[in-house]
Amino acid sequence: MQGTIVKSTGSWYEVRTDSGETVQCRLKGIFRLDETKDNNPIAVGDTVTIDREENDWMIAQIFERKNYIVRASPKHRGARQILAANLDQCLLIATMASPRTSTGFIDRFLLTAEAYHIPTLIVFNKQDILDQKGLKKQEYVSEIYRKIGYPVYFTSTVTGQGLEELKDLLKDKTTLISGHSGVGKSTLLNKLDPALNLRTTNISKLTGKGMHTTTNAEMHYTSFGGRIIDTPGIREFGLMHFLPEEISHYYVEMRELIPQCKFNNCMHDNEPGCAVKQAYLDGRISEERYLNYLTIMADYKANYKHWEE
Ligand SMILES: Nc1nc2c(ncn2[C@@H]2O[C@H](COP(=O)(O)OP(=O)(O)OP(=O)(O)O)[C@@H](O)[C@H]2O)c(=O)[nH]1
Ligand SMILES: [Mg+2]
Ligand SMILES: [Zn+2]
Repeated sequence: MQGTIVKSTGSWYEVRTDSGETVQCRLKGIFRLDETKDNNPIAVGDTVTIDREENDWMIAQIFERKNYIVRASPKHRGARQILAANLDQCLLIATMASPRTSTGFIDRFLLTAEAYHIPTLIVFNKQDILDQKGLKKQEYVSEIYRKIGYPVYFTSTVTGQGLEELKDLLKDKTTLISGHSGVGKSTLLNKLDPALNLRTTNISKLTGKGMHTTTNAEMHYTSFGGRIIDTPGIREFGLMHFLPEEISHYYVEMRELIPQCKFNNCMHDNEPGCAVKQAYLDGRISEERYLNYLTIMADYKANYKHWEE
């Protein structure tokens, strides 16, 4: 029988069969010997076949992935965790306040999604709590992303702003929902499809941050058509298994300029004849994006040797 992994707890996997039933499955030992650095051999969104063995359903075969997206494993340094597989798109939920999403975080996410060839939409949620100053800042930040081709939308689960439009964007697609804890991922999904009944929590009064209410990625089949994957709030995205000089290739507005740099291993920092830095100096690449790039590079260079071990 064939199905899709909708939830994984580490030892058990929930599989939705093609006939629409949900069954609990275990994994055959053979997969655990996999030599990859992934600490989860099977991820939400994987297509599998399952067999009945005595009293248990066992995952017998996993089909090749169309794509997947990873993060650095929060538990094992140097390991990556496949967050989800076989996606049509990612929806990055950001908020200007409560909690504040930095452009650095957005850039890391976009970079990761580009590296894995998954289109991303950006949604700024909690429109209802923004004052004039917040709205202005949001306009400025959204323009940075619109200019380089990312679609940006605005929502509020309190006023209902943007929710119908969002539903249309998700219809008949498989979408990974991501963003910091507390931005309202689960609340938004509940508004779009109340039958989902996902758990949500107020953000902490003490820290202004989310409480990490959602703890495992889980795929849901929505009543309006399409599948969504609610994920735990992410603090950091880990780009892995790329060379430092490859990073800029996943910065969409840098990509086309790279061939014009004087050195073909240019890191676009202080090298002479750098077309990317020139574009930044001329105002063709946004200051935020460029400075975030330098920070991401510095972090990356400090860590990637470790991953190679
Ligand atoms: N004012 C306002 N609050 C919102 C909005 N959307 C969500 N919230 C609130 O934000 C808090 C966090 O919402 P959740 O849906 O649990 O956030 P999450 O992104 O799923 O968080 P994790 O599961 O921890 O990753 C809750 O108190 C929601 O009621 C919004 O549009 N406006
Ligand atoms: Mg949640
Ligand atoms: Zn350069």
